[in-house]
Amino acid sequence: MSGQKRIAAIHDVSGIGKCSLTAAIPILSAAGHEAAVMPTAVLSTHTGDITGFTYRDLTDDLVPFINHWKSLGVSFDGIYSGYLGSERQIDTVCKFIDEFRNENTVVVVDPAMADGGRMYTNFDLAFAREMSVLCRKADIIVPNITEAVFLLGEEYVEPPYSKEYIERIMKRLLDFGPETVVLTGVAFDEGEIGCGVCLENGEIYYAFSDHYPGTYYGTGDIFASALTGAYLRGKNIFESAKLALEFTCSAIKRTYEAQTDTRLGVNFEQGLGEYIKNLGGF
Ligand code: PXL
Repeated sequence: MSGQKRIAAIHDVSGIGKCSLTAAIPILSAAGHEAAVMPTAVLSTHTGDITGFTYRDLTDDLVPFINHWKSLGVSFDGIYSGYLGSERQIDTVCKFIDEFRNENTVVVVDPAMADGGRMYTNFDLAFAREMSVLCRKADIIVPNITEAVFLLGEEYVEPPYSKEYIERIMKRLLDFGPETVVLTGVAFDEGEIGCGVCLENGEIYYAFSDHYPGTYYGTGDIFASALTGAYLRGKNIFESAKLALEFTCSAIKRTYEAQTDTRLGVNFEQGLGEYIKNLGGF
C-alpha cells in the first residue's frame, strides 16, 4: 500500500451503541487510514430507543479545532461527516470543507438524521433543509431511504420499492450536486436489503444481502465508514458499496444470531478481519 490517507471524521462520540466515531475510527483504521477526529458532541449512548442519555455539545470547540489544524498545515484526503447535533454544526462542517478541501479531497456526507420513516430525537424538517445544503458540498452522499425522502421533501413510503421509485429518488438527490449517491435501505423484495449507487453519468449499480428482522442501530454509520474506507483505499464506488454492504450485513447476521440487545449496536468487530482481507490486506 502506498502512502497513508488521512480522513477527517466529523461525528459525535456515543459511549455505548457502536455508532458514529466508535464505528468510524476502528473501520477507517482497519482500512489502513489515519482517522483524524473532530467530535461534535459526547453522549453516554446514541439517542435511538434509549432514554436518559447525557449530551455534551462541543459546537463551540469546532471552529478552534479548524483553526488549530489550519495552523499545523495538515491536509485531508477525505472529509467524512455523519451525525451532527444542530444547524450550527452543519454550518461549521460546511466551513471545514471550504477550509480544507483541495482538488484531491473526497468529501463523504452521511446525512444521519432519520430512519424507519421518522426523524431521530431532536431533529425536524428545518434540520433536514440545512442538511441538504451540506449534501450540496459532498462528492458522495450516503442517505438511507428515510433521509433521502426528508431531504427531498417527500413522504416516506414503506419497502419493498419499485426500481423506478428508487432510481427517481437517486436522480433527484444527484440534482443537489454530489457526483455520487449511495442509497441504503433499498429492497425490491421482502427478504432482501441492499443499496443503490447512482453516478452523474446515469450509471446505476445495486448490491443486496439477506434481510434480518429487527432494528439495528449504528448500521448506517458502519456502512458509510466501510464505504469511505474502501473508496479511499482505491476501490471503485461499486466495489466499495458491495464491500460495505457485506461488512454491515455480516455484523447484523452475527448480532441476530447472538440475540443481543440491538440498541447497544451490532458486532462489526469480528468482521474487521474479513474486511481487511477483502481490501487486499494492509
Ligand atoms: O447512528 C446514528 C447516530 C449517531 N449518533 C447519535 C445518534 C444516532 C442515531 O440515533 O443518536 C447520537
